[in-house]
Amino acid sequence: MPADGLRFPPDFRWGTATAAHQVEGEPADTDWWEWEQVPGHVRDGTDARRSCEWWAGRYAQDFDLARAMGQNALRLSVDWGRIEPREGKWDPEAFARYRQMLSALREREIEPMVTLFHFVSPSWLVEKGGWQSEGVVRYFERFAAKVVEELGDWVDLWCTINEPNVYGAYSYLLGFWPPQKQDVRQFFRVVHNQLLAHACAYRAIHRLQSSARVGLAQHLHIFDPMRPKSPLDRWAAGMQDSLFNGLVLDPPVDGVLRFPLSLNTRIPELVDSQDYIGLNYYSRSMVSFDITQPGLLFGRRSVMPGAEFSMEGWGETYPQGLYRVLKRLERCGKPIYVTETGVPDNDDSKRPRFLLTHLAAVHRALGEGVLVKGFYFWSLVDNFEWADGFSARFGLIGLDLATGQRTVKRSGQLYEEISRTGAITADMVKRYAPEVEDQIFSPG
Ligand code: IFM
Repeated sequence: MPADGLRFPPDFRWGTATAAHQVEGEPADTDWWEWEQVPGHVRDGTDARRSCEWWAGRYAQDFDLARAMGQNALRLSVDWGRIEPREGKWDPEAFARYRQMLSALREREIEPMVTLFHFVSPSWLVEKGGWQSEGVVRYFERFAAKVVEELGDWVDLWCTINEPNVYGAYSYLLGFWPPQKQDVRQFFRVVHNQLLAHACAYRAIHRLQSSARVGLAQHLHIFDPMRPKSPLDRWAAGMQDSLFNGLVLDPPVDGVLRFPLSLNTRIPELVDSQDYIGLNYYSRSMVSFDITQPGLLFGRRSVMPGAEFSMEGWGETYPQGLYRVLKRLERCGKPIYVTETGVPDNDDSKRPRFLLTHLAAVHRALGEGVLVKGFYFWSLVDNFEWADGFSARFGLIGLDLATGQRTVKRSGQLYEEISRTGAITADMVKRYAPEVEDQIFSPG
């Protein structure tokens, strides 16, 4: 073990990640707000009406806590439905409110990264066909340009779209989220449109702001063959990987969208359309070949026997996967931000070791020359976790939904120690998660 533990670069960004609909409260007129009010859609019957009350001003308290915890970066998103409540009509008050939030961050020396689309669409856009429609690309490009004109004095680190593959899969392939479609062609169309919209926004932002750094947040998942020696399991795992990861990972580099059966689409605007790579990483699945699953490319996903889980129904905790995906991204030759990683852990019993093991994975990649510039933990405060409502808590700070009271969790205290010192020390590991000492200091 190095004498001073695992030390991170002095200019490393220590942050947390959030999204507008999940933290703001007082939701705008959007697809999610409409959908979540239907009984049965959200697991615990909650909705985003109040959440962390950022729209009502409580962002200031959370930013104070973030600052007190030594964070120097925060990823947040703007809500398209607030800013453009009707097609082509901008709301100056919404911009004013976002300006207040962003200047509150700057006052606290916290650098904002602003995401432009994080799963939630204005209702007028949905009426026009949403992300399946051809028009969406121009609407998004116009929206992105307007946001940069209005907020560009406070922000130059932009994330166009959050997790196009997750949005496409959950909303158009698996039918979990609005508009609850289960149609593989619509899935491909939506992913195509999101990537094209990203590329057009990328170019528009650069036309408007010379200092802009623009990327998107890619959700990468590990797919390993259940029986590593089985060629069929290996093939099936590879197919899952290309369908979920490959579909979004390569296009902003070489401009080619690779659909199954070699039905490729070339999108010239996409070539070299990211200044950094945003990586969201959470978990892995084991894949077995299953002849009865042609719709899922013959891959049955399950979990590694004996693996660690945070909560029932959520994926395996697999820190080595973060190291593996970082190594995979190295070949893109761009700086990388871990734009999200985190764990649903309602009693905060596992989050401290999750933080330590995942940061150790980042440190290992850094030690091998991977250009990781920052780490945004999901999330700052417990918030509205989509169809799981408040039944899955991801925050470093606990939220009492009834009173709005905040309490920094043990994991939050640990993150503070790490962010302030820029290191993971042996003493921290001993105090917070001695059971992972070997994993942290002798990885492999
Ligand atoms: O809460 C989500 C976030 O909106 C997108 N990435 C995964 C998080 C945890 O599920």
